[in-house]
Amino acid sequence: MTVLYKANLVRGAEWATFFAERAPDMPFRLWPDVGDPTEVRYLVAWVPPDDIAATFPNLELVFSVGAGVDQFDITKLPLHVPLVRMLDPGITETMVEYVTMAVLALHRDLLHFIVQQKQQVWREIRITPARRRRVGVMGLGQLGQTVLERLKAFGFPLSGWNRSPREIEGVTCYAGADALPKFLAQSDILVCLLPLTDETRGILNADLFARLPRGAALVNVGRGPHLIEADFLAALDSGALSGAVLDVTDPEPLPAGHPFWSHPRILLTPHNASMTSPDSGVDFVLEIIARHRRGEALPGLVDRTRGY
Ligand code: NDP
Ligand code: OXD
Repeated sequence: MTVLYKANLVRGAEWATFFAERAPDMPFRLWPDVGDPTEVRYLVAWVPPDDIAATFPNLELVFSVGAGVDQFDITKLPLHVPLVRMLDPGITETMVEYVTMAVLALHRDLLHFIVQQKQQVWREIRITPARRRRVGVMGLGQLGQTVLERLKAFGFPLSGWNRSPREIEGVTCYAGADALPKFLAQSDILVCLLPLTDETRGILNADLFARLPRGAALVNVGRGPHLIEADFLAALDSGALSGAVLDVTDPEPLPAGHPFWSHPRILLTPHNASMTSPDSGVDFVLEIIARHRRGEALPGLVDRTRGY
């Protein structure tokens, strides 16, 4: 009944401590120390090992250690092995902090002030009231909804766009591809919190940027491949976009000399917007294992056809 963890090893050591406390009878191993592969029933991974099914023939459940699952090839998992993504309050709280920071940084012209400070320029910029800065969030799932709830406190007019219809008090919600242009036309700051799927890959492209109000700003906390780099850089050059906060890139890490590193209109962070807390992550995994054993529904279960 071994649980095998394959992700950041420093945090893995914390997972091991919490597992030993909360499930002392359940062997917990850190990759690459897999022990007897036939004993591995549960795999918790960020980047999954190759050929999971053949390597671990008695696997019962696979967990993504994060909220996203695009790093898994679900088609390679046997049908009887569910893939479950992390539903962890630690991820949500840290994402709310990050998006709030990014939206406020763009709203309050931080990118300009960083440049001005480097040049020793003391020049004020007129403040735009929050009620005149419209914020739009793409993806109204667990993260997008909570982010919008918390952004309400600042007074931004808020809207959201999603695959299926949503109703969120105080947020104008749009659904489906047909509604995308209307949503974009009123997003002065656009936040991408979509999962990466065949439908959403490359969604942040020239056509989308052209539909935003001129000089809009972008926050990408989804995945790097959501963004078409050449279109994005052209939109920054032309002034269609005024700036961006990017937490995700393609590839990661970003190679030396990549234009994003030094672009004055880009604030870059190393895929660090949010992080699973080992404490609550262990609780979630144990809860799902218990539910699975009882044959109950699994929160966070990835839908194989939708891909998220
Ligand atoms: P959820 O699965 O809870 O939400 C995803 C939302 O996106 C759903 O509401 C879904 O719609 C919507 N969606 C999916 N496909 C489309 C589409 N084609 N068009 C419009 N809407 C669509 O995921 P989370 O909110 O937990 O996480 C979202 C993503 O955030 C993750 O997949 C990951 O990529 C990223 N992430 C990034 C992190 C970082 O550190 N940078 C950390 C954590 C997550 P519907 O309601 O119809 O299903
Ligand atoms: C996640 C991430 O998906 O950190 O949780 O990107």
